[in-house]
Amino acid sequence: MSFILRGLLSGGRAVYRARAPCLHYGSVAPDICERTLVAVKPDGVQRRLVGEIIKRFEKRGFKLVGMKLLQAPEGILSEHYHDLQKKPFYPALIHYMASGPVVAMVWEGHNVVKSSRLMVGETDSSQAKPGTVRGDFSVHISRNVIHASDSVEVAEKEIGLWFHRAELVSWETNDHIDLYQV
Ligand code: IDP
Ligand code: MG
Repeated sequence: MSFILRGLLSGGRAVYRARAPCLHYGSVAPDICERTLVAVKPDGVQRRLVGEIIKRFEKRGFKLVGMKLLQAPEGILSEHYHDLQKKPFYPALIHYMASGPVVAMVWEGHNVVKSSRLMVGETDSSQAKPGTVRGDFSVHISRNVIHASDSVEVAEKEIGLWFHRAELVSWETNDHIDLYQV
């Protein structure tokens, strides 16, 4: 088992990064230990899409290692969307994200960051392909149902922002051999 947990100081606040704290199955295979943050946004929770979204990630073969329903604090939202602060839609975005509970999840597996983005679809729902979450359940960019981290580095930061270390669970799936050769 390989745990590399680093406490970083960011803006005077401790941010813990969870890098690949996953179990190894015989050989060292860090690429199957990739993790990403997925969040069902308030519109998705209101529309009772949580189960549908979890089902897609489970069926794909990813492993759920963290999950919680929360009313997102403004501090988390402003840090999460820090890069969009100057955008004209930023105030509406924060208002939307604080309008009801969010279901935040951490999913683990091979190439999970990129695969999740493909499963989620284009940011602008009107461009999202059928079969993606946004392409199936959303018609407008301002209510696009779901968030997924867009790179491994961003995923590490976002997981540290939304989850405490103790909220993430490393566990062994019984179907591992059906999903991976390693
Ligand atoms: P992403 O969620 O696909 O990664 P980002 O560009 O990171 O897309 O934008 C974050 C979120 O900000 C989007 O998911 C969406 O909720 C919101 N957003 C982005 N662009 C617009 C816009 O032009 N109008 C309204 N909301 C937007
Ligand atoms: Mg983004």
